[in-house]
Amino acid sequence: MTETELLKCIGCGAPLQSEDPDAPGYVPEHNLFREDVICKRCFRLKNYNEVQDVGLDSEDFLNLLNGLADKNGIIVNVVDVFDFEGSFINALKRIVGNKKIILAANKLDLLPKQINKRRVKEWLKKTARKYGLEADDVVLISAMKNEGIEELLESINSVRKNDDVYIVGTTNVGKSTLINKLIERSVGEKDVVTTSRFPGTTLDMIDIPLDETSFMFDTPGIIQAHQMTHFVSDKELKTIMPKNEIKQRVYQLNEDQTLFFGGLARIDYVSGGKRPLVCYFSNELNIHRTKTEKANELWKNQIGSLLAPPNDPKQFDLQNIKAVRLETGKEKRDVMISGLGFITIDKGAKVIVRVPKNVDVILRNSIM
Ligand SMILES: Nc1nc2c(ncn2[C@@H]2O[C@H](COP(=O)(O)OP(=O)(O)OP(=O)(O)O)[C@@H](O)[C@H]2O)c(=O)[nH]1
Ligand SMILES: [Mg+2]
Repeated sequence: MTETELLKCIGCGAPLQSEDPDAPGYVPEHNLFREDVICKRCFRLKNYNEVQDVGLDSEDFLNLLNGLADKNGIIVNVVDVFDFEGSFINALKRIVGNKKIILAANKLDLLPKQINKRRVKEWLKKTARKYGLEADDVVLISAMKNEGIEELLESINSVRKNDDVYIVGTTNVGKSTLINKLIERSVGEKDVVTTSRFPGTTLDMIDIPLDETSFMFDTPGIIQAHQMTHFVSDKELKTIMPKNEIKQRVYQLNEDQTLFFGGLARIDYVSGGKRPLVCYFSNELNIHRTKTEKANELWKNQIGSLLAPPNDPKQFDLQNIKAVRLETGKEKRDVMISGLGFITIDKGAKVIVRVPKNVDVILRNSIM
């Protein structure tokens, strides 16, 4: 192995190379041996918010993580509280083996302040269990706003003893943002690792020393094909990914009325009498109300204009939509559209949610 093969980009973890400008880890030869060098892709991400596609796919990312099962250490599984089902990894147990797991539910700052944190935790635990994952601890955090980090650190330290820590999760949940906050806390240096709103930012493992003998590892995110984020362009992602606290939007609906969320999803209110549907979506996402009988026509004719995003109707296949029938039953429920948002509806209502076939629609006891 030559010396250059040992160097890694501190931003994304890719091994540095100066042969192929389009491959991961490229730096011009004269920069290769500079201290703390970052690759061309990280440089562009950090400075221009521009992403270069380096042709890795979900298989490549999974393969990188597959070695984890044989290593010693504990797992911090970062999930997105706003998109928990979407950011949950079914195969996590298989990937990480028999390790202790802390569930760090990130982006708490996005949920409205009125949420019931205890219920959020309960729901996280319950859902994790449903997927066969028994978490040793659940901590609610906001990596961006520096909330809950102290509690997470305490949890990590009590669970890990002297073991290494692997930060794993779906792409874009905020693993690298969290790592940066942890680095900042220990050595004071800011934004060491590259973060971005684009899925697939971190390309390889990045190790950060915890003490003389153990490390914390940032890992590339696992790509989930059913996440809504894969149905929109980079620009549109900006619209649907909430950036700050979601403001509730209340619509008084009569039966046989429909709400469109951009042109990406819709909810038809079927029965339960006149009532409010309380919507929690990115504040920038346009919500449009119409009569259900007109909704099909409207979707077909207005997708990309009145009903946007998607801004390019060709990117969205209206033939590939599924209809999910739901009843709230005896309790107040949240109808969750994975990766997009949720609608709180009181007991005794029937609705139909229509979304792209791959997108999950889930009913949970309301956290509001
Ligand atoms: N609102 C909010 N946004 C966050 C938080 N943490 C991270 N983000 C944003 O989420 C996006 C993804 O963050 P990253 O840290 O790059 O996510 P990652 O999990 O490392 O992503 P990959 O490397 O692609 O797997 C960025 O736009 C972050 O600013 C948070 O606590 N709250
Ligand atoms: Mg990352």
